[in-house]
Amino acid sequence: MNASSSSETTSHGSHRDREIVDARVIVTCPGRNFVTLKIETRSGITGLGDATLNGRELAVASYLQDHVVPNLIGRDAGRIEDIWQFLYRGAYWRRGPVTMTAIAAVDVALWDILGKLAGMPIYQLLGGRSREGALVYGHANGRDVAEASDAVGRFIEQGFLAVRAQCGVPGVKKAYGISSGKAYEPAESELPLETVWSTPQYLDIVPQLFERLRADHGNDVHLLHDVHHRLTPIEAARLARSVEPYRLFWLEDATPAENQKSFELIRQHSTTPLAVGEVFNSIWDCKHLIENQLIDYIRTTIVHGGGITHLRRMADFAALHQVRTGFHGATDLSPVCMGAALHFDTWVPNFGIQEYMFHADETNEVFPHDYAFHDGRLHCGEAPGHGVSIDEKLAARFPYSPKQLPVARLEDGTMWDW
Ligand code: EZ4
Ligand code: CO
Repeated sequence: MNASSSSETTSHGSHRDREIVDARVIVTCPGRNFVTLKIETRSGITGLGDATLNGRELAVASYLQDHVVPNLIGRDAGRIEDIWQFLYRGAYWRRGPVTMTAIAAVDVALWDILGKLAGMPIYQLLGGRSREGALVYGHANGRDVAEASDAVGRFIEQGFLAVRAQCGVPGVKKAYGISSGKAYEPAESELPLETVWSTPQYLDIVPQLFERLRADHGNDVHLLHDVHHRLTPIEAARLARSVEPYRLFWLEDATPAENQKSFELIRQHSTTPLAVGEVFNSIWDCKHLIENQLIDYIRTTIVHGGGITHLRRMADFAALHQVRTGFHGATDLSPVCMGAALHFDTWVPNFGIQEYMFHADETNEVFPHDYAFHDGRLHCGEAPGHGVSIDEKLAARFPYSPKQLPVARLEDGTMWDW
């Protein structure tokens, strides 16, 4: 028994017109791997959802193909909340990145369909525009402090108002976030690249980097930094305190947050704003952090956090505690996720900032979209839905290519956080 058996009719067609008749998983590698879910209704309206989980793509593809799609056929595409609850509660096994990414793909595809049915962009369905554009930050990096400072300068020249800065660490061969010329892409080998990590060198170089950036570029530009989980809580507290004079917009993932209480230690020692959550997948992962005001920005974005339906709950909860959004936006999140995220950013009252890395040209060709960058902000389009489509013929020319993220070890071989 499902919703499509109702005979109720609306001005946008009957529930029968909205019946889901097809759902397909599309795996493609235009520059990097992406998993996309395409849902189609009886009246021929289609919606797209991103389902990409970097380095574990096929697990989500199978979760969708083998376990979710059979449950979608015959359902009313307009019942977004009920389908979300069905997939979350109904699976019995809750949460986790694979499950929540799969649910997000369905949810975003259904919001896309709803927008097309209503003839409205998603931001309008959510409650309308709260701002003219989403402040974004770009990714500057360099092998040393001087190179990183030059890279920040180039972002400022391009109109960026906020820039994340990472630099090489003396003695560390392949530090996180550092490219050698071409665009930064960490998932570059079939099996993980093994890198070596040195915390003492890192703790020394980062304050030097930001001292130089303020000297070279002044105080107007927003500066951000990503620790990428590699410090212990007391080391993170030391770093947060040592960069205080340079007024960071945020310090990201200063220590792993499985134990949310560990952020209390950082807070006791520093007023540097903290961001966390790109690896979270539900409101429960950030509940303690938010209600105890241990962070300032929540990073979880649409694709890994159960879609628009769940992110809206997280953002509302965060707003009660003056925590703002700062969505993850690396290249492993497809333009479909970025499109949906920008509609959310345009609406959400407690918006902070949006991460923005440039996708490869092939990626942009496979996923045509109507969002655009100008004056330091990304602007979502006015097309109904999220405004991102897929060229399936072109996508088929880029077959899946297995790639995993690197791992890190301490100098003595101990496994560490990459
Ligand atoms: O390493 O998305 O803030 N951005 C990041 C990213 C993550 C990748 C992992 O797939 O930390 O660059
Ligand atoms: Co990050």
